Amino acid sequence: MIRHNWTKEEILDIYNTPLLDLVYRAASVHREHNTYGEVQVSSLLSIKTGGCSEDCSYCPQSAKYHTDIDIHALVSTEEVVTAAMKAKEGGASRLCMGAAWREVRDNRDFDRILEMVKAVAEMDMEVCCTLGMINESQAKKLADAGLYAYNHNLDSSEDFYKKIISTRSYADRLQTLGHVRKAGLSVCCGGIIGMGESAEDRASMLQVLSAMNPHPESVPVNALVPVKGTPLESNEKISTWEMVRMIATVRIVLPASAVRLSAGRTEMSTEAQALCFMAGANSVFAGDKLLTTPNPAFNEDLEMFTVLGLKPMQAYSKAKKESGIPA
Ligand code: SAM
Ligand code: DTB
Ligand code: SF4
Repeated sequence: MIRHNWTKEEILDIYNTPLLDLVYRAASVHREHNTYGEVQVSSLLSIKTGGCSEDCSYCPQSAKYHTDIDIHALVSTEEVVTAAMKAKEGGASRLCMGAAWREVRDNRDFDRILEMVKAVAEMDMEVCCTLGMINESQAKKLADAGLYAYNHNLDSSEDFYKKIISTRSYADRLQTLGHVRKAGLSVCCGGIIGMGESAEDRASMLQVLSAMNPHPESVPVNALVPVKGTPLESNEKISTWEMVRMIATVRIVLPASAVRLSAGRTEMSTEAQALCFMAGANSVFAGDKLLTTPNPAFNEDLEMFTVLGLKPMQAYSKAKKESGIPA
């Protein structure tokens, strides 16, 4: 039932299925593989903002572009713990800490991050980091500190990747993902739609994700947030239908992964999001800020969950997992 040999053509055919058939099929796959009605809620915190040496065309945090963001060095562990408490109160089971780095270096900042990971893990929350490229020993140190998941996106197809980023390669991305998997961490890997890529590019990225064995445990689907000052500032907003198609296709190809309706939700109506949940989305980023751009506040999402009959998932902590006690 879980396949690792999907072809790009098969995936593209699914993507192009008449919309309601596609949603029906994805919804059926979702109910077969997952606890329908539960939504995994993650909260994001930018622990180091801006000044990044990479040139990702979509990103407001690249030092190459002039954007209006609040640049800051690594925050304190106290700030992280406060944010984690707020996230937990808001119904989040996971805190994801993001840093605008090309890669992690073995220095005092990394030691402080290990301390932050320990502190949040002790709060019985799942901890996720997205810090750019990491090597094998850094992945192991993060795992030992209690990290639950590592986010590292492929963003698009290998071909399209070259058009949006010149400072690193797709192979670099895959290498870090290998280190994350080898360290026993949960893999969070997805992409962005609305950068000017084709449906073929989207299918191609999903082919790469589906060939991974095991599949990534979470797959964020971001709609591009066009930020003034970045090369993609004038890109047109992605249509609801394309978002729904993408979510449904991810659900069918990666049946048991958490599919996260990620950036772009402030531009989506509750009705549009409802279709995405119907089509198999079962995770969101919650809290009024993503990394540098706005996101619906916790209470807005809780209201939406009530309307749709969804409920936030409890943290599935390692201790509970190991002891076999359901979370
Ligand atoms: N620097 C690290 C890296 O690139 O892996 C971690 C942080 S980076 C901001 C995390 C992810 O955010 C990117 O891989 C990209 O998928 C997403 N992202 C960044 N800017 C975005 C935007 N304007 N719209 C949608 N997604 C975006
Ligand atoms: C992911 O796939 N999306 C999140 C998280 N992983 C780190 C980031 C979205 C960033 C959107 C633009 C911003 O707020 O800076
Ligand atoms: Fe840097 Fe990550 Fe933004 Fe790329 S996406 S510019 S690596 S912070």
